[in-house]
Amino acid sequence: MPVGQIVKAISGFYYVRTDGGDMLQCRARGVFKFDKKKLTPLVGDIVEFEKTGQNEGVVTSVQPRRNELIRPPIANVDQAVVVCSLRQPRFQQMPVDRFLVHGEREGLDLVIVLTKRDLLKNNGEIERISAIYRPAGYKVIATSVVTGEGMDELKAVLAGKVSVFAGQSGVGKSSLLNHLLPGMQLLTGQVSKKIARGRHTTRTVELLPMETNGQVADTPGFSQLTFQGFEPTELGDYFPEIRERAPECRFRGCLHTGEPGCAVKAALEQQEIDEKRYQNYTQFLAEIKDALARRY
Ligand SMILES: Nc1nc2c(ncn2[C@@H]2O[C@H](COP(=O)(O)OP(=O)(O)O)[C@@H](O)[C@H]2O)c(=O)[nH]1
Ligand SMILES: [Mg+2]
Ligand SMILES: [Zn+2]
Repeated sequence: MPVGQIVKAISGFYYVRTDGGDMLQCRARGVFKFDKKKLTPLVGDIVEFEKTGQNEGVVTSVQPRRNELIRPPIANVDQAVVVCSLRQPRFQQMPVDRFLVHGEREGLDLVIVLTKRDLLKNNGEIERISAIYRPAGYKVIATSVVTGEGMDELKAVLAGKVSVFAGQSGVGKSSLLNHLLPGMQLLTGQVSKKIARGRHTTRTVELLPMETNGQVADTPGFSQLTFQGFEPTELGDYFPEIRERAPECRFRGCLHTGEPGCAVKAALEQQEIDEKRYQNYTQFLAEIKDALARRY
């Protein structure tokens, strides 16, 4: 049976791109299940299909997923691009760390893209942010769609992968995608609030092909990322600079909040770990414990 990929889903129709590059409008047949759980096809799914007409078909099975994001609803993602602006609005670390933790949990490759480089006079802010994230192993790319700076580096990072763009409203996600996908003309910030709101509710996820063989998803952005379902002991795994040092802690299951012989606290005191990153770790830990306490 031929195999394709769902690249868009709208009200019960799945748009399947075939190996040959054709686009078929498909319905799904029957109930798909994995591990006894009912499953709805998602954008990003690799599926088997039958052709029923020139541009029409039926999805007959869904292949097992490598991963599955809930917001945006998309499967088989390789990478999340965490987008934040340097100015307008100015850089905020907390939402970035929140995105990174969720991305790490999903096993995604992660890259931080700083936008609106043209609004800065010097490199001070970029160096400050890079000094926080590069020691944790994250690539930081400063970009501007006005000057084109950083866009080649970003293209290189997106090549051959399925990437989603995460970031708060107004940081420049759609502008980046318009730059990467000329001819797409996604709506950017200039649209009126009213249109933007109306649009948001009808927005669907779509995987867009790039020249470099990669695919990007234009998504409404990740909002309200909570830590529901997290265990306190797993959080450290999602901070690479903590994960790396945790095996040296005296106690297994160390939460790095004052236990004796904690290697993470020691590294923090040596200023090998960024203080704000650690603060956000403890903040997220408190949120996790809080959510658990309210469950009982
Ligand atoms: N100066 C400057 N403005 C930008 C840049 N990228 C985006 N913007 C502006 O920032 C605003 C929000 O951009 P948009 O792409 O809609 O952000 P989104 O909400 O993350 O999709 C718009 O007014 C854009 O014109 C940039 O590189 N430089
Ligand atoms: Mg946008
Ligand atoms: Zn520890």
